[in-house]
Amino acid sequence: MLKTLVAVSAATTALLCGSVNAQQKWDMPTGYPGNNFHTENIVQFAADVEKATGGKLKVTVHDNGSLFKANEIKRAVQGGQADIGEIIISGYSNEDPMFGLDSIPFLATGYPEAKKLWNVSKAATEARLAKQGLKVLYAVPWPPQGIYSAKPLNSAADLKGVKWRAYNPNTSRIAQLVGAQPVTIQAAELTQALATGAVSAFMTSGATGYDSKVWEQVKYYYDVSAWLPKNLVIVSKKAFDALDKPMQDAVLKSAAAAEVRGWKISEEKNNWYKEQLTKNGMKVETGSEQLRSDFKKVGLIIIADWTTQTGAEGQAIIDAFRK
Ligand code: PCA
Repeated sequence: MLKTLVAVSAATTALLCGSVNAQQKWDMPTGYPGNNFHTENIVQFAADVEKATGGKLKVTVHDNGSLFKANEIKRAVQGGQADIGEIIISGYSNEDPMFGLDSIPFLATGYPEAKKLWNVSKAATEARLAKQGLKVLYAVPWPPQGIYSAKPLNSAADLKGVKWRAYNPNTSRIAQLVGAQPVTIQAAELTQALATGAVSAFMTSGATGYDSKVWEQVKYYYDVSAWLPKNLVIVSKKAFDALDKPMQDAVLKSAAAAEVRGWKISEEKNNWYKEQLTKNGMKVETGSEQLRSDFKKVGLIIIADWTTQTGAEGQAIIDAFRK
């Protein structure tokens, strides 16, 4: 009672003094389930923003494609249907090849390399998104990508004709190069696609294998650690610019903390996820020499294409990465 009175009178005073902005609300669609580490990190980010702005900015997280499907979120934030959202940047490499850099097989295969790759490509990525009215708040990698298959694989040839789930243009291209049939399916629909037999092989992290309980249909995981794709949290420049300076600073500070936290959790949970696959009856293996070298060849083709498409700018990024 007393608390309520105090709150009411504080609010009244603030209103009378004209010093209070109405609370602002941001809708934040994401593509992945609530218990996924990216989502948990985002929920913490939203709580940090609310706290740091003294409740003046409330970010409502809509996870697992519930507000917009994962592949619709970028367009929604660009178009102002959502203020802020989470996207997988490599999902958009058809718009601009720069967006596909982090999903080139066997370019950056561990956390330090993925970090270095982001450092050398961040400015180029941000500049492109800025032209689309989008500001990058932070980036967090998925754990390294391995190969899942319902049947055992000794070489890439075993994938001929297999229905292959893709989540971005590079994973479709991989299917093409090994003679599999690519089908684009968002993570939120993966469990169902496996249950109906729409796909039986794919590449993703231990995290998504665990989230989607793929062990019901899929028994093999080849832990080839081919790349670490990143999710980016983006905000519409319009929504961000509408905030006053202290609120902008609060958002940026919460984002910086989320980035550090996200990289750490992703790496820490990587082994745990793979243990869960084993516990649920999957065979987690490193993959035969042949399988690995077949996929490395695929990687070489994809990187050659990428450097052709991105020209001098792309080459400078690869050079900086390899230095
Ligand atoms: N999980 C997401 C993207 C990469 C990953 O590890 C997915 O499979 O859709």
